Amino acid sequence: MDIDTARRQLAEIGQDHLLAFVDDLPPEQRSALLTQIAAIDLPSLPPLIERYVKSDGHIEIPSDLSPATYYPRDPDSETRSWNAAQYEDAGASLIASGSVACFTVAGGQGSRLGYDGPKGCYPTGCVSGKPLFQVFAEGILATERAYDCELPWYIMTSPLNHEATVAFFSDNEHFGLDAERIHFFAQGTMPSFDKETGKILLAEKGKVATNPDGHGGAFRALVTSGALDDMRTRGVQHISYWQVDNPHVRVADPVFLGLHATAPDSSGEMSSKMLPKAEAAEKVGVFCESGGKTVIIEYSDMPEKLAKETDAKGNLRFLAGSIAIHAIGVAFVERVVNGDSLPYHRAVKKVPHVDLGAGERVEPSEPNAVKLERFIFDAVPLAESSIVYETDRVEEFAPVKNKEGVDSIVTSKQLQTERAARWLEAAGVEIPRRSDGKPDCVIEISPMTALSAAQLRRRDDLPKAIERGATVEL
Ligand code: UD2
Repeated sequence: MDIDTARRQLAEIGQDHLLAFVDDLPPEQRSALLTQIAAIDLPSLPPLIERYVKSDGHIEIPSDLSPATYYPRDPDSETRSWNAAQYEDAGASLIASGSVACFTVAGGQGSRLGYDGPKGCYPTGCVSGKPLFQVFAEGILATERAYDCELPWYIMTSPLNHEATVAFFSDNEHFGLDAERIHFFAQGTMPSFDKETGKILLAEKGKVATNPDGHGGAFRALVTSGALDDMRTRGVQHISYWQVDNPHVRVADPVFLGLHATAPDSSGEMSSKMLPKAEAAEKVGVFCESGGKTVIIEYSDMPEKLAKETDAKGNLRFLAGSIAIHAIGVAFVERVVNGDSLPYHRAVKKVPHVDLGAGERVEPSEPNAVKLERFIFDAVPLAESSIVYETDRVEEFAPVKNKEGVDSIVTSKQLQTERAARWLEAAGVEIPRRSDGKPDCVIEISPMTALSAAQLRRRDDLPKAIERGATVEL
């Protein structure tokens, strides 16, 4: 894009201040700025600014909202009985035949964790200190061995952490995986806007301030990066999706994939795992139904009154919390991208920028900017029929999100030990427990040792007991 075209197009949408300092820039910076501007879908911005920046982008909560139904974890449950073995077989066949790919979204900025690097590099193993990426890599390797199959892995980064992520894998020899089967791609970005004026901020005199476009950007990025074509070439039909922050995820769960692909009430387009919420205020999206479709209402949008509603037994009525684990059909990704219908969500944040008058950098002390993001789970109601499957908190959700408190490395490590203790006890190994029932030891089970309690039970090299106070890595 040449400078006159850029100036004209920007002026048409009231954003030509982005070129305020262009005459001061050395040629390379000037051309980098023009390239950056050319990559922005300028005509799409004015309505977005009106809706999400100048007003609060309020999300209308449907009036017919009811709790979503789900497949209970216990297949013999009174509420709904179903044939888990049948779905496990179906899912196992999909995995074994190479029809499944793994997909991790790892483009977030991880600012809450206060970690200065890609979150997947964060040391998480409660004994080994293994980084999250290694835990997933070992899960994939162990699954490939268990099913004698290939499980390609797609990792979505952002322009902010792409290079560091790729370098981390190559420095660690891809944790034993075949590098040819790992596909990294960066998600898209959106400009960051001044919260009062709707003007796009300049991060530097020659650089537009941008932010990753949310994990909902994954749909488009899968297509534009060529990842979706790569999946098709490999014969992949379904994607096992998870977030980078959860070391307890099952990278390819046969029961879940079987339900997603073959249950009569699933269109095989987008399915989800759920956990009963720990409390009304837990920070997870909530599975609901509206207009005959499954929808996920993010915790921040869920009216408090509804979130707190209880049934006759005193249980939360809107109980099903989303832990951001999905199965997604490859064909569905294309449908969503071509429809391009995911909404944006606004987040008001502090964004450092260049002051247009003095040209000096401003480090705001208060949130000054609006970032726009798309959420992957807004695609759920676009599926013809989407199923939800209940899982267990200790088994599958030990996220590392915050520096301390809930969902921190401390709680994640406790959950890792608790899960390991449960699996060992189920295999007949004695575990020392304190009076409050918590294990009085620290245990980490590598995915290479076992991917589930059932797999661990089949091993013949387990200790008889774990000593009180011991730190054990199996
Ligand atoms: C997410 C869900 C929440 C619940 C919870 C479970 C959202 C908005 N909310 O909350 O409902 O399911 O997870 O753990 O997702 N990411 C990208 N690119 C981006 C932004 C995020 O790849 O532009 C990734 C990020 O690296 C992380 C994941 O998405 O793996 C979650 O993002 P988050 O930390 O913003 O979401 P969180 O934990 O508040």
